[in-house]
Order: sequence, then C-alpha cells, then structure tokens
Amino acid sequence: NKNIKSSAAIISATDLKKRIQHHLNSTLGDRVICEDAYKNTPQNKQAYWQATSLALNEIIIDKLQASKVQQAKSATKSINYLSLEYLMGRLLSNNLHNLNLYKSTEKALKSLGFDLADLCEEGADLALGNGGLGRLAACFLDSLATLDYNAMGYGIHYQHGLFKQSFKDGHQIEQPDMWREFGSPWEICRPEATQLIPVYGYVEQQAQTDGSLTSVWRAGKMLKGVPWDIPIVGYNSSTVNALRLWECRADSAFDWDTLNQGDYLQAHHDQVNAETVSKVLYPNDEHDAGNELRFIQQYFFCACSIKDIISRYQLQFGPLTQATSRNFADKVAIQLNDTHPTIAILELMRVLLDEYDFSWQNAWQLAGKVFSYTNHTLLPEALEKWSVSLFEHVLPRHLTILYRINEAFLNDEVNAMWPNNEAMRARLSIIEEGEQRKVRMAHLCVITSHKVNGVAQIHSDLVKKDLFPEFNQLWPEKLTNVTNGITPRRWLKSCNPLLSELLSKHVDDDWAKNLNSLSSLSPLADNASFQKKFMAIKHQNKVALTTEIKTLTGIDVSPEAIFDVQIKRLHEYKRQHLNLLHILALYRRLLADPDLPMQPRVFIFGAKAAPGYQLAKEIIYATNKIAEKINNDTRIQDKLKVVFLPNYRVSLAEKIIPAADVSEQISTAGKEASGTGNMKLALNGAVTIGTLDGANIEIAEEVGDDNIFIFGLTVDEVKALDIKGYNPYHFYETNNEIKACLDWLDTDYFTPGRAGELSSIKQSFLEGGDPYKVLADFESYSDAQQALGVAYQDKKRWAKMAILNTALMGKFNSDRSIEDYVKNIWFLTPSV
Ligand code: 26R
Repeated sequence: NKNIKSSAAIISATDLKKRIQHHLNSTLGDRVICEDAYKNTPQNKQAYWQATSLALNEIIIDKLQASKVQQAKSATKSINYLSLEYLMGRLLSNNLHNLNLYKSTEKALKSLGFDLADLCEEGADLALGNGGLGRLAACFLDSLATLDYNAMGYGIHYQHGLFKQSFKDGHQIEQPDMWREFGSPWEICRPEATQLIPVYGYVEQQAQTDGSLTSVWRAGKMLKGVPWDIPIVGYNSSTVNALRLWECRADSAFDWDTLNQGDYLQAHHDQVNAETVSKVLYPNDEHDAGNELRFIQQYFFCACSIKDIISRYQLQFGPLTQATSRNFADKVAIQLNDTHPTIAILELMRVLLDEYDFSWQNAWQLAGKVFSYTNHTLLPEALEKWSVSLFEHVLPRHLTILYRINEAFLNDEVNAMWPNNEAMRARLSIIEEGEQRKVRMAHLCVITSHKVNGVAQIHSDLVKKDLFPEFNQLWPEKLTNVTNGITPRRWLKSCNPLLSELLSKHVDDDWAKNLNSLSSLSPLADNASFQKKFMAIKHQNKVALTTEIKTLTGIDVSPEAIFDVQIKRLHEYKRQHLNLLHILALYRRLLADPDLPMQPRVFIFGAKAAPGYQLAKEIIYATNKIAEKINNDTRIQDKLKVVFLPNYRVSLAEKIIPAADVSEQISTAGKEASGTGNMKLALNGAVTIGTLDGANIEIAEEVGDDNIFIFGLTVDEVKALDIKGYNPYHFYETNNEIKACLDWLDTDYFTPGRAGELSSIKQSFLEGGDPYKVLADFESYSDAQQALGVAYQDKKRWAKMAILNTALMGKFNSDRSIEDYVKNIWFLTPSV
C-alpha cells in the first residue's frame, strides 16, 4: 500500500508549522512567553519540543491506525516481543528521520525561530533498560516496523527508568530518573485494554460433576495493569507498530472493598503498594538479586501481556479453543528476551488449562509452538533462579504447573535418553535441589521453546558446548545462533548527519535500509580526496564532542588527539580496569621520559555501575581520581587526558560514537555474549581494539585483520589457563610495569592524604585471584595499543582503516538479525 507510505512525505513545512502552533496554543495551554527576550528560555524550548512532538505523534497515530487495518486485512502472523527492558533513548529525531520529515520540520521550526537539532536535546531519554539487552530490544522494534512485520513490544511502564548518574568527589551518586514527571507526548493510554491480575492466595482442589478434580486458584490480591502505547515508526515503510508498556495499579473494586470494613487508610495503603510493582527498573545487570518485588514485577508483566495477546487474537480470529489452537500457533509467536519473562510460559499454560479448558497435551504443544527464547549471557551470577518457596507464596497455581512440566520432562525425555540416570535427572531438572530449592528459569525456557538462540556465533557455540550440552544432545535442532545487530537509522543516519550526507553522495542505494551497499565505498578507502572528506567529518565530530566534554566536565581536550572510547555498563568482565591499568602504565612511561614520542590521547569513559556493585563503583572512583591527577600534570604536556563522562545513556552515546577514533572492546574472551556498541562504533569509523570475544570475532571477519587490533587470550586459552591454574601473582612478580602500577594504587599519589582508597582494585587482581584475567592480558593489550598508536600517525593508513570499518558493517544491520529470526524462528510474512 504505497499511498500510506507517501502520505507523510507530502506534509509541508507550512502545514507542520500550523500543527505545531495549534499544540502550543491549545493542547499546551498558555505556556509560551512570546516576547523575543524570552524566546530561548528553557521553558519555551520545552514547550516547543513538546508541541513539535505532539504534532508529529498525530501524524504517527494516523499511520498506526492504518497499519492496524492493514495488519488485520493481511491476517499475518505477529511477533510479540516480551522484554523487561527497552532502552529507547529520545524519539523525536529518529521518528522524523524515519518519516522523512526531518528537513521540513527543520524548516518549520526555523520560521518559528528555533533550531530543530537544539530542540531535540530537550527530550528526556526513555531509559527503561540497563544496557545491551534493552537497547537491542529497541533496535529490533525499529527493524520490525521498517520491514513491515506485525509486531508488538511488551514491557513495563516504569515510573522511574535507569537512575541518573553524577559524580561527587569522584564517587558515583544515583538520582531517580524522572522521564515522565509531567507526562510524555509519545504515550497513548489504552484504558480499554486494562487487565486484572491475581496474585498470592492458595490452590483448592474442586470436585467436578464427573468426579474428577480440578485446581482452582483463590487469589489473595488483585493488581490492575493499565497499558500505555508508544508508537514505533518504521523507516521509509508504511508500518507503525506499538510498544505496549504496563503500569500497575491497585484494583479498586478489589482492594477498596476494605472501605466497607471502614478502613479507608488501609485501602489507600494498598493502592500505594500496588503502584510499587511498576515503580522502578531494577538497575542490576548480570547479577540476580532475587527479591520478591522483582518477581511480582516479572509475573505482573507476563500475565498482562499473555492476556492481551489472547484477547487481540480473539478479536481478530475468533474464540480460542482446542479446536482452533493450531490457528493460534500459526498467528502468534512470542519471543522471550532472556529469562526475565519466563513466567509467561506458566501463565499461558495456566490460562489455557484453567480458563480455556485445554487438555494438558494440547496446552503443552501450543506453548512449544509459540515460545522461543534468547540467551544473552553465560555469567553464572546472571542466570535467574527463583526460590520454590517464593513461587509457592506468590504463584501457587503456577508452581503446580511447573512441577508437572518437570515431571513429564524427566520421566519421558530424560529417562528415554539416559535411562535411570539420577545424576542426569538432577542436572537437567527445572528444580535445583539443595538447602533452598530453586527454580532454574533457563531450563524451563529451553524445555518449552522450539528454538533457543545465542546472540553471536561464539556465544551460541558456547551455549551449546558449555551451558546446555545435554539439552543440545536431546534436541540437536533447538539451539541456534542469531547474531545481534543495530539500527543504522539511529546509529548513523540520525546521530551522524555529516557522515550520512557524505555516504549518500557516494552510494546509490538507500544505505540506511540496505547497509550492505556501503561496501561499494571500499574502493574509495585509498582515495586521497575521499579520505580527506571522511576524516574532516571525523574531526568536526570530535570538535563537537570537545565542547560537550568541556561543558560536562570542565576538562579541555584537543581534537587532534586520538579519541579512545570505552562506553558500556561497568563490569569486571568488560575490564574497564584493564584500560585503566594501561593508562597508568602510559602515564608512568611519560613521567620517565616526557619526550616519549606518542600521539596525544584522550581516553573517554562512559559507564554506570549497579548501585550495589562495590568494586565497580571503586573502579569509577579510581578512574576519576587518576584522571584528575593526569589531567592536571603539566609535566606530560597534554599527551594524556582521561575523561569520565557522567550519566552515560543512549543520547550521550549518540554524541560520543560519531567522534570516536578507537573502540575499546576488551572483555575476557568468552564473557561478552555479543556486544553491540562495538558495531555502532565501527559503523561510525572507529577502529576496534579488542579480544576475540562476542561479535568482535565477526567484526574482524568482516573488516579483515588489517583493520582491527586483536589481542589477548582466546576462549580456548582462557579455559586451558583455568585448568592449569591461573596465578596472577606470576605477572605481578615478573612484569615490572604491572608491579609498579599496582603498587601505585596503594599510595596516596592519586588520593592525597588518603592512601589505600584505591587498594581494593589491586587486591582484586591479587588476593581476589583476578577472575577476569586482566594481568594475563595486560602485555598483549599494551602491545596492541602501541601498534595502534603507530598506525594512527600514518594518516593515510588510519583513514583507510576507518573508512573500511564504516563500509563493511553491513552484516550488523538489525534488519538482518530480524530476517534471521523471521526465517528460522518466527516464520512471519510482511503485512504490506
Ligand atoms: C537477572 C538480572 C539481574 C539480569 C541479568 C543480566 C538483568 C540484566 C542482565 C543483562 C544481560 C542479559 C545483558 O544485557 N546482556 C547483554 O546482551 C546484549 C544483547 O544481546 C549483548 O550484546 C551483551 O554482550 C550482553 O552482555
């Protein structure tokens, strides 16, 4: 339906201006001060940002409705993406680009006296996620709409997203995120799709007229799920899908009953209690804390989403019964984004059994057809296990269903493959026995799903070999790979307009859709005039970041220096402290020889630490303290600068990435499932220094060994070292530089008068056993850094590397990832 596609494109600047003014004057009330002197006050800019967003959302909602009609007409299968996290970032610029309305809106605002790029800065980030997993979900939604697939994202409408980070004396301080304190122009409330969700209580066996027993769940409490939809606009497509976020409230009919007993205040108290369920995003990543509120959060979200999926199905296709269950599986796919939404499996089973009178066999078969599961991490501390007692307390009925699934699995499948093998039963059981019995959520996911995927080739291989070898033996076709991707719309077109313009001049195809077409630039990598243009843009982006750095930190850096970037959550396995140790070594070398020939470098960090992760916070503190010392040391003639940008988030990433020369991807081999920042940085012409881990391996395959700096132990070498027994003291004792740098941390050199403040990092390397092999990889890393510095000084060589990185990232378009899911897991057809 090409008409819908072009409808947005014909909206003129004049029309947009009228729409914006309409919202300023009506929807927003009387908020703007018109006198010129007040024009650029913060409140005026907020109002104009809001009016522009509202005007745009109106256009988007038209397309959303048209898409719904089209999706119903085509009766295509839908994918329902279940994720506790979505890191959407800001929406204005992206939506404008995807609708091809950026230029005309720019014009409209100019005539009103405002700069569009400037106004885009007014929007709050939608930071409803922690890191990689949440941002991946956001990129996937963009691709699904772009490719015209019928998709719904389901998530939680957190009142507070990921905390805001600031530094006080170098320490991380967390503040609440207030992304929608006064509402958001992108959200549409859908009261008609509200769901009621029972929790707690007990299970009763009820005798039927035929003498059989059925389980009846007498819930102790009701929660209400109110959905908020955020439209997801495809790039140059006619499809607008929705991200449906559930907000939790008390069920007035249920809880206000207390009123009858005269306890007015208790009723209010229940209201507050219910609201805590969707109050805040848990800021832990890769560390399972296992508390009750998080469990209820997961269940609440899953129950709302499952009910919604079924009611949308019935609205379109008629009643769901055992007889129509095959059709349901033909029309509905559900993807579990890690194990966080696993309870959806049990909830679907419960609803089918208890509310739709399905037989066990039918319900179980259906669940297997609709669910599939993505694993995003191998770290043992990130694998979710909920205690059986918590399950029993909160979801007694679901627990009985879980037991039955487990019994059937152990008695039929496990026993058939490994007869009478108790050890195997214990290992594969969904229940982990022990002092505290626990539910292994990943086992339930693997047993139920028809497909299980890892997120990069090496990661998927390790999922098969190390994490689930027996499951892989049982079902050799089940475990598979889908390498992650990123949307080139946000991560190039919108965040790097200068480079985008250059690329469009030299590439015929619409590269923002067909990213592979950038490979036609490869022959230009050696072309002097193209190199000049490409590097001039990099320089301009670096100048812009220089200003940003000055504003955010007060630090002066030179755009002539190498901008060396490590941006990601703070975690030992990501090894920000390896980077830091190398900075100490460089600093030491410079102090020993101030005339050491080297290209000046700016090391730029962005990272939030989980609030309860002590060592991660100490690494932030150490980096800030070391930065302070180095940045103010005149002896080293500005050859070294260290910048830790506060409050790293999507919108800050969009400023850093276009300006990066070097991309640090230095995790211990085998620990980073994929990484996606690595793809974004390379796409914007940064050269990677990295280990053979996650998607780095596939990036190296694409760009070739000459255009990436690989160092460090491989997965197999890490394993061999573990078997042999790793001794970090060996490196401390035999490498003078390592010893000197670690001992430095014990002094008060970086924290005058307070020796010992940075010692815990040294301790983690020595007494702590250096679990992530920082010391083992140090020398190799240092050598690679040395080689990189030399390469940078050869301007032509560096330009060629940078250009080839941009040109050869086609594989990492998230559209390709989505097509992989579609072909191998979801079996969808486009609805247009
Ligand atoms: C259990 C709970 C506390 C929890 C554990 C782990 C919550 C969040 C996480 C985050 C994990 C699952 C995550 O974000 N993994 C990242 O997924 C990215 C997208 O696939 C990968 O690129 C990245 O390598 C991986 O760390």
